[in-house]
Amino acid sequence: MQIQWYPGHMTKARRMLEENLKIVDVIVTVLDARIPASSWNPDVARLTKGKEMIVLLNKADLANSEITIRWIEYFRTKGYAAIPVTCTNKGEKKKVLTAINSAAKRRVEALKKRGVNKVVRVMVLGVPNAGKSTLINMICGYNAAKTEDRPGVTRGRQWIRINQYLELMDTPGLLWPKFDDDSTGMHLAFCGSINEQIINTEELCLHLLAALRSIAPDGLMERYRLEELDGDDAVNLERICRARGFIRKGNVPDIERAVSVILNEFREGKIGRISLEQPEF
Ligand SMILES: Nc1nc2c(ncn2[C@@H]2O[C@H](COP(=O)(O)OP(=O)(O)OP(=O)(O)O)[C@@H](O)[C@H]2O)c(=O)[nH]1
Ligand SMILES: [Mg+2]
Repeated sequence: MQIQWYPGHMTKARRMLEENLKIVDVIVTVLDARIPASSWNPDVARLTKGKEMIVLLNKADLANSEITIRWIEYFRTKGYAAIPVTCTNKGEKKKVLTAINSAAKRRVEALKKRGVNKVVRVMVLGVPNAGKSTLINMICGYNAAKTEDRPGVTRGRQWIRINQYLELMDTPGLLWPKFDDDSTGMHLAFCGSINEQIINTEELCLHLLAALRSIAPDGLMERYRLEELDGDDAVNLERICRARGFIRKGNVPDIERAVSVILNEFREGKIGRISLEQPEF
C-alpha cells in the first residue's frame, strides 16, 4: 500500500523551520515510540545538523517498554540525548526540562560569563500527531497550544514563553516529500500521522491486522474475542464485526464501522502496548 502526504502547508512549514533555525538553541524532536524509525524525518535531520538535539520517544505509554529502552540506547549510540516520555502525563515535566537545560547549558554558561542571562529558545519538531503541542502544554502547565487526535492540527508556528529564560516554539507536523518504502507511510498512517481523507482505511486496516497478527496475536485475539486467527485478514475483519455485533440489516457485516474501531483502538493502546519497529544497531 503506497501512501504519500506532503500538502502545501508542510512546504510552508519547512520554509518557516529554515528561517527560524538561526535563532533557536535546542531542537526537540518528538518521535512516536511505537514507530521511531518511521517518525524520524530525514529531511529535518539534514536541515538541523549541528544543532543541539534532544530526541523524545513520546507515547511511551502505548509502546512496548523493553523495545523503547532499546531505541533509547540506539539513539544514544548515535550521539543524541534521548528519553522516553508520555506527554499526557504531567509528571514528566521535570525530566524534559532537565534534558533541555542540559542541552542548552554550554550556550547559557558562555553568555553568563559575559554577563548575559540568555533566553533559551527551543523548537519542537515532529511528524503530525506525534504530540508536540501536548508536550508544550505539559511543560507550560496550561493549554497554550491546541491539541487533537488527528494530524495537521497546528498550522502556524507559535512561541510559548515558559519563564523568563525559556521559550518553546510549537510547529506544524512535518513529513517529507517521498517515503523510502511503503512500510514508512503505512506505519505513520497506523499511528494517525496521515490525513485519513487520502487513505483507503479498509486497506490500511487489513495491513494493520496483518502486522498485529505477527507482532501481537494474543492481544488481537483477546481484544476481539477471536478463538483463532485466519491467514486472510479479510476473514479476521469479518469475524471481528460479528464478535462485536457490527451487523447491518440482512446479516451484513458493517466493515466500515469495524475498520474505524480497530484503527482507533490500536491508536489508543487498547489492543496492547505495541511497538511496530525495532532498532537495528
Ligand atoms: N497515549 C498518549 N497520547 C498522547 C501522548 N502525547 C500526545 N497524545 C495524544 O496524541 C494526540 C495528538 O497530540 P498533539 O499534541 O495534538 O500532536 P501534534 O504533534 O501537536 O500534532 P499536529 O499539530 O497535528 O502536528 C492527542 O490526542 C494527544 O492527547 C502520550 O504521551 N500518550
Ligand atoms: Mg500540534
